[in-house]
Amino acid sequence: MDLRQYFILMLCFAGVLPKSINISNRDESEKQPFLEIGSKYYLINTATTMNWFNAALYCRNYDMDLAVIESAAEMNALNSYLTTNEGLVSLYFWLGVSDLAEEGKFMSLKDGRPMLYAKWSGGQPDNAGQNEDCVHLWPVNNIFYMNDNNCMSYFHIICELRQSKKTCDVCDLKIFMERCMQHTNVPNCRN
Ligand SMILES: [Ca+2]
Ligand SMILES: [Ca+2]
Repeated sequence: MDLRQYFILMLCFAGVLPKSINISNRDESEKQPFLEIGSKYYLINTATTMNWFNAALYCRNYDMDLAVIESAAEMNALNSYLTTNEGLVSLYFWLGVSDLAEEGKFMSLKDGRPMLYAKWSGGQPDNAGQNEDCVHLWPVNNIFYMNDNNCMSYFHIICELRQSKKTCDVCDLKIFMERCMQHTNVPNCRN
């Protein structure tokens, strides 16, 4: 048995393996009901409403980002979910896009780049009252579109899981488990 095998064996016997699964510091978020919708994982909060700034902080608290819809495929998948699950189709949801920095230039909060995709509601964005800088989803005839609204309005929240970090975590865990599973005589690893 080489040093690496010995180390893995000791981890298994010491019961460290379950802790290693949570090494992403996402203990709290992992208890949340992530939803796999299309190509992303979302957290849809319908229990509370808050302004756009607090919505962004809410998502960060779970190591997530306020959702940014980046393609028609993502929009369609999310729209399909929101319109086919009871109680969601009448709600407004904040997205992680605003033109706070420069009027009319809508930027993604999660990466600081211009929004890649938009599905504006008719006549939007209109910056009504010269005071609408934050983007949200709202339903029009049971189809969700985007609208700019006052950032201090209270809406529900859609957070999305950070994809690169998720992939990394999965890879790290997969490699660890594969190595652990090579030791067929270690019950803690086999179960
Ligand atoms: Ca604006
Ligand atoms: Ca508007």
